[in-house]
Amino acid sequence: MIKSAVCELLGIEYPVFQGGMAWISDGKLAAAVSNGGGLGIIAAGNAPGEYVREQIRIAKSLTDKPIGVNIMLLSPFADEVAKVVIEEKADVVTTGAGNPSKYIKEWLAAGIKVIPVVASVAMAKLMTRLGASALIAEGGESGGHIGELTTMVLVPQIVDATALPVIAAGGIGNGRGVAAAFMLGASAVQMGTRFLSAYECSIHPNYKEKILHASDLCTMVTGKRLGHPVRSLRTPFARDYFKAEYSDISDEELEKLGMGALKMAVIDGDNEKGCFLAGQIASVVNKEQSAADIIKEVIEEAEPILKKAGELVV
Ligand code: TUI
Repeated sequence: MIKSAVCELLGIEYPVFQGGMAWISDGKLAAAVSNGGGLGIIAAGNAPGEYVREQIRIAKSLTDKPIGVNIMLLSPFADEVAKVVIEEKADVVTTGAGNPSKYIKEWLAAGIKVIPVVASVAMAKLMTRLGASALIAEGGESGGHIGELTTMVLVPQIVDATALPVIAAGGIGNGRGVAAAFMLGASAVQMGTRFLSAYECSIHPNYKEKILHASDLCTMVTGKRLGHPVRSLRTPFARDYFKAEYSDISDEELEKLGMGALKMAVIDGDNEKGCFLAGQIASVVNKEQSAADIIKEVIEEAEPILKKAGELVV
């Protein structure tokens, strides 16, 4: 058993969050994770408020445990999703890809636990001052939109900069990663890529197959030219996009190239035109399991590692 401040704060059994992955983390996956004792998180991504409302209702019909919603702050629908989470009584809101300052007061007043993703110490300090409930420190090993720093470097600095519990994310996919996160001072972990192999994760079979066969050097980062670096699997789309970034095409044309690519990966499993977001830890994901078994397995792997760590000190 690993108990931490985050379990107490949220009333969950295991200190494991499932990351909010756009187009992927729906009410069904989130409910499976929460029923497995972790925190399931619905991703709003670029979807309208009504989609998020529907997914919260689906999750709540499948579990009585706490459910989170991740709001992607670059979304044109961020303002309406910010209202929906209050109306539908989400237990937890996590935010990503920006600064959620203007929403925090209202969410806290509604009794929602607010847990922003921070990618810098300055952001961690600001969120602490504004009353956040905890912080997610996400390093650049993660899939999707990433910050500059690695998990190894970011987590201990965030832990030292705040009195709030810190959830480590980015590059964590098994018990070793979970144990390491605790050693860095984290009170919980968030995993995204590992949950792509869950039975309850409804991505296209081509996506799952790619994750199950991924190797250590299988991801790359694109999007730096437009200021939104994104980690994905090294596929024909990612290579073409990368080349285009260093060509003389306009920013508008480049932006068009990326449109719809996430959906083409998740829904259509399009091996050529899809953008398959994944973290660097994809290479350790090699079997399909239920979400509950994933949580149990990583915790059971971490326990003896953490116990043995004490023996190093003589
Ligand atoms: O947000 C993510 N991962 C994502 S979002 C996404 S969809 C997307 N759509 C268009 C462009 C880019 C992405 C796919 N994956 N992770 C959380 C995260 N947040 N990583 C980094 C940050 C972050 C970055 C800057 C958080 C705060 C921040 O603050 C900047 C500021 O305004 O001070």
